[in-house]
Amino acid sequence: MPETDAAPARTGPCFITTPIYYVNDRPHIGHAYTSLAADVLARWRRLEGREVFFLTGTDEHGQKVEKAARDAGMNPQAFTDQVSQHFRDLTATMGLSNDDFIRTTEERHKEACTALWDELVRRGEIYLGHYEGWYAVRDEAFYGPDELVERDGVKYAPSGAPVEWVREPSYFFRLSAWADRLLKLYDDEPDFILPASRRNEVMAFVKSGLGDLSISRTSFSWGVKVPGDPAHVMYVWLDALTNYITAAGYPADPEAFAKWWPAEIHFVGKDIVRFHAIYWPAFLMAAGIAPPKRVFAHGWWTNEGQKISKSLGNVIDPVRLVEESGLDPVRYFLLREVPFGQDGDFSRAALIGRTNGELANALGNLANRTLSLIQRNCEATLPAPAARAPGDAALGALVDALPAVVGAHLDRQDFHLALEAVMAAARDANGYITVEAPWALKKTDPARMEAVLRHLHDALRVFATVLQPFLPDTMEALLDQLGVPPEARTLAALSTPLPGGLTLPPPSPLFRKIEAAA
Ligand code: ME8
Repeated sequence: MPETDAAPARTGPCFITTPIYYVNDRPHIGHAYTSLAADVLARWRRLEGREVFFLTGTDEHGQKVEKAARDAGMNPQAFTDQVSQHFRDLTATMGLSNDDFIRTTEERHKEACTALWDELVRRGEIYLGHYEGWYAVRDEAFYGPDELVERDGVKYAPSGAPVEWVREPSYFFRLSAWADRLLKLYDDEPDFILPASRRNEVMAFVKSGLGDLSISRTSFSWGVKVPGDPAHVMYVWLDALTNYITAAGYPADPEAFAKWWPAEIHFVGKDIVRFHAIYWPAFLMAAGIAPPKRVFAHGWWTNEGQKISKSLGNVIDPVRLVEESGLDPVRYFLLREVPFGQDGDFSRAALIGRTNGELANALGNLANRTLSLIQRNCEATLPAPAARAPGDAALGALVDALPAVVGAHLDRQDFHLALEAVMAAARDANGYITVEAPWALKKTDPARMEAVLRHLHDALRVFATVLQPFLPDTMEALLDQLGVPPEARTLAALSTPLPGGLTLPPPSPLFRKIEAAA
């Protein structure tokens, strides 16, 4: 089981965030993925009894969004109102349990940006200069000439986005002065950036030298105005990153801010690790605010082996996917299939394989066999808690250890390992039922039959409890079928056995198998 010093304390509030998504386009599977990971951790923390603030939202300023609005023939505010709604709808589609949804066009956010800017000015961290260099609107990022490649007379950033030459007056943030303190942060907090491969990449970038960062633009106006100099709007990344502290209460509600900040974790994709792991902690430290505790940069999804892109026409729409396959199988598949942090390929065959093999067969059948036997052979009544015979010990030990094993994996965002651990235990439970054959014991040893079914019921209760964050709807159904009252569905409640004699409702299948041709 992974153990680290950085494992979060078991008590206290936790603040968990997703990126705020650009409203230049509709949500796709990549957005759903990041938000889902954050949702599972938020739900797990609640299950631990922690107070949780789970935030998502939309990034609505900047040149890219302004351009998308213009292309749609709309004014930017009307356009962002419309597209932001699609991201709000995504929270329902994916079953997200977010506590807030922030939009950067909200007044509270403009106040926070202004307060942060004023604080940076007060501390001498901002100066007025002139920017001249390359800018990629698609990434909303500045690039040095040595980072670019040229094809057919057009220069491209490493992300593949075309760049344009920008020359305008600009405010700068003294980023160059923060390199040593950033490196110290990465050294002092080895899990500040996960996974380790991303940490190495960020450290190498910082060690190669940091220039000062242009943090305002004058050639367009769709942004938060710089205090005292309204010809400038703030650089969209300074604006966007600030969302995390806006929502936590900065500067309007110092009590809330002290409660929620620093964030336990910012979930991001690997494309935006530089902004979160370099610029963001530098802005914060420069303003006298603690950096977040962790930035986790996950990998990139491809579709059946191909890069996902609008021009290839292979964008995966989460709404359609959930309609076709069901919400919980999609949630399960996305976090089970690919180690979090690595790139992964979306394949329909793999989704079907996981759903049918693991959810329907290993877990669903175990529940159905156990609960049907209790219905038929125990008059639908839960047998009393039973002592463990030698044959029950191995499964019992595995089940007892499972919540801590899952928790340790989730503390490091190893979602696939957490799920693998539950599935391994479910497979063991299937082996146990086959060996013990409780259906054959009714006539020969009814007391043993009851004990075996009770041990299986106890195991299922643990599986269902720890899987709630991943499979909220189906595990709610399973806990109903197991007769676990709503208040007894936390991790702490697992130490209190359910009383024998409960009447259990007739079981019904939890998962339907997906047909390959569907
Ligand atoms: O970058 N695979 O917003 P964005 C996995 N507004 N994840 C993917 C993905 C894919 N193929 N495509 C997108 C922005 N993502 C800024 C963020 S935060 C202060 C500002 C996910 O709409 C992944 O999380 O371009 C990535 O980082 C994010 O969507 C980018 O969303």
